[in-house]
Amino acid sequence: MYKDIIKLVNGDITKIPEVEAIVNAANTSLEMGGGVCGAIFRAAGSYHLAKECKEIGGCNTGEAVITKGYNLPNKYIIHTVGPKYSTGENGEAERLTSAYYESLKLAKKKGIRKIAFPSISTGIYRFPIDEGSEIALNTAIKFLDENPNSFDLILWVLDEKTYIVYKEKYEKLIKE
Ligand code: AR6
Repeated sequence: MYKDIIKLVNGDITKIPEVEAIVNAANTSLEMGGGVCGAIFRAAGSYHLAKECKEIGGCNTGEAVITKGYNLPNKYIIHTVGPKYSTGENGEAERLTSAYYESLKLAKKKGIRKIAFPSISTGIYRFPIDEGSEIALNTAIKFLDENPNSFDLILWVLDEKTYIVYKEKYEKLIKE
């Protein structure tokens, strides 16, 4: 049902001009970190992006905020904070679900119809990729079920190893 909206690609999220917004796997202080966050800050221009992030002041885990895209080929960056994984019994799954859901909610509010996500929390924050990929795709399905016609494209831009795991889930979860 959503195969024409939810898509996966192996690549670099800073090089996706066809979407209006990309999502950053941020930290609660909205500072330039490593991983995809570092790549986004570098590509956007870290001086201006850091300045706007500082003005916003921070973002709680499971929430999302929006900034301009600066030198990126995208108008906006949505910054969301996924959970740091510890035992799996500290609400990690709920907070990861919330990070994706709140990002989509904010994008819809801004009139954004094409958005690209990285795999939130499954890098430095060590969320298990198997469960993390399932949460990512299921949250997009849930959002589209609840908000029909809200997006034209919800794209996951993934490194090669992550892409393989997502692809397997995708075939199971996303119907024609
Ligand atoms: N394009 C797409 N995906 C990428 C890129 C890229 N250019 N670079 C890395 N990834 P991570 P987290 C993948 O660690 O686990 C930062 O310091 C990466 O291979 O970036 O949510 C923040 O400031 C992995 O699959 O995010 C936070 O402090 C995925 O992006 C913390 O790390 C997410 O990995 C957030 O950790």
